Amino acid sequence: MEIVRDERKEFAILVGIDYKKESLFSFEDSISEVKELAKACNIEIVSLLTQKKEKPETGTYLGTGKLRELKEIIDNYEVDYVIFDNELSGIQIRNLEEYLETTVLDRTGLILTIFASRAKSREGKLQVELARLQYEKPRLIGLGNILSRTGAGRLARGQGESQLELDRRQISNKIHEIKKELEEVKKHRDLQRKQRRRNNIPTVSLVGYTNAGKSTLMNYFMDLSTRDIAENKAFVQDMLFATLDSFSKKITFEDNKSFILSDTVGFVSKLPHSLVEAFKSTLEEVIESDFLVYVVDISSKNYEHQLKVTQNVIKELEADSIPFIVVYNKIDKISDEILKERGNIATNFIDISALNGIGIDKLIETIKKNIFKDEVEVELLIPYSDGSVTSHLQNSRSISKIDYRDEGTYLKVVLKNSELSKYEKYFFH
Ligand SMILES: Nc1nc2c(ncn2[C@@H]2O[C@H](COP(=O)(O)OP(=O)(O)OP(=O)(O)O)[C@@H](O)[C@H]2O)c(=O)[nH]1
Ligand SMILES: [Mg+2]
Repeated sequence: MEIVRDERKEFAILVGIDYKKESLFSFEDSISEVKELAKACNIEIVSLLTQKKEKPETGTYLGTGKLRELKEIIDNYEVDYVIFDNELSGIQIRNLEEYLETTVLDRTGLILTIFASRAKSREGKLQVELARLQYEKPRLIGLGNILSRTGAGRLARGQGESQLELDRRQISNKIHEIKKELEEVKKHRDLQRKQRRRNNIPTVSLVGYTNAGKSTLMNYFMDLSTRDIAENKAFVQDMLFATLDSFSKKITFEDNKSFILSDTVGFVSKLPHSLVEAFKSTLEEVIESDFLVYVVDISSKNYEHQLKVTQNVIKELEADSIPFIVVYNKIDKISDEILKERGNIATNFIDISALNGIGIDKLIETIKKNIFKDEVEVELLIPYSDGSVTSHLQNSRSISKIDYRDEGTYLKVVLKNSELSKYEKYFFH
């Protein structure tokens, strides 16, 4: 077959073994997703080779017959990579590259490549580098040799950087260094979080599968906010892993109540453990949240699986005891019939459209109920001699009514239950 070559594009053969294990996420779904992952790396899949098999071969992943078939396809197509829809062991990669004389990438390698190209902040870059080194370490057996012999493509694992030639001990040292650097960044983050705690501002995080619409929802909330309208919006794109750096903004409602909303990195099936580990500090926003919003793309036929992946990662982060609501997003994209037929896997959910605002009122109500639940609205009468108390409340609390009377300032204000005793003497009866 003649392939029209695009300068920036690279080409690959995709290989997958159908184990028939996951009922919610079929083999075909997994294959389409890995195609999307390749697309995000600017790699086009020109041929697909699949095999039904109980379990892969330890040494070469594929059986001898399939391996020969694959080699023939490679010779015909002249591809840059062979991509496997799974995580391969170091031995498997070495054997496959030796036999196929082509760079072999697995699912994890692809995900890491996307992350590496998208990371912007110093922290993001460090986290990706850490994940990559952790992934490389057990796969380092003599790879430098093979890569130089096969004339590896642009995305040779480790992106052809000198890390590949480093031995494991050096990699361990590097991992140690990066972890130390990340600790420093984390200290700064912790400080910011403590500051927020001191100010009593509750935090909410948007979590969910990649491309579910978290950043779109974040932007919707930013538009609603009556204060701190930022010019910088979250980056929204119809692609996998548009967001890598978590992004937090203070959102203030009309009644003056505020909370911090965080947009976070999206999850994906078979997310490498090393990445979850590496991203833990970014995801600490999630761990320390008062409330979580699980964003699910209801228009995806795999939405149940995607919610499950989200729940699993949340569990891995030990954030599964945080109160949450499931929002089924992109409701504008599906018909009422489909909506009726959906399996009901979440008991507390809201249908929304982050694009046109359907259901957002209900979502706001739910968020408020959960994060401001230990608050109560009271009436106070503060003498003018205690003007500083009045101005403190005016600056920091939600005030629904204010009236300047002869005896002092009358305020209808929201207080935390724990603060009631402090203001008791001003209670208006
Ligand atoms: N029709 C429709 N499209 C939506 C809706 N919400 C988001 N989208 C689209 O879905 C795509 C992904 O949206 P993002 O907000 O970038 O998704 P995300 O969850 O932040 O994705 P990652 O950052 O990759 O994890 C974009 O093309 C959005 O315009 C919605 O309610 N309806
Ligand atoms: Mg995003």
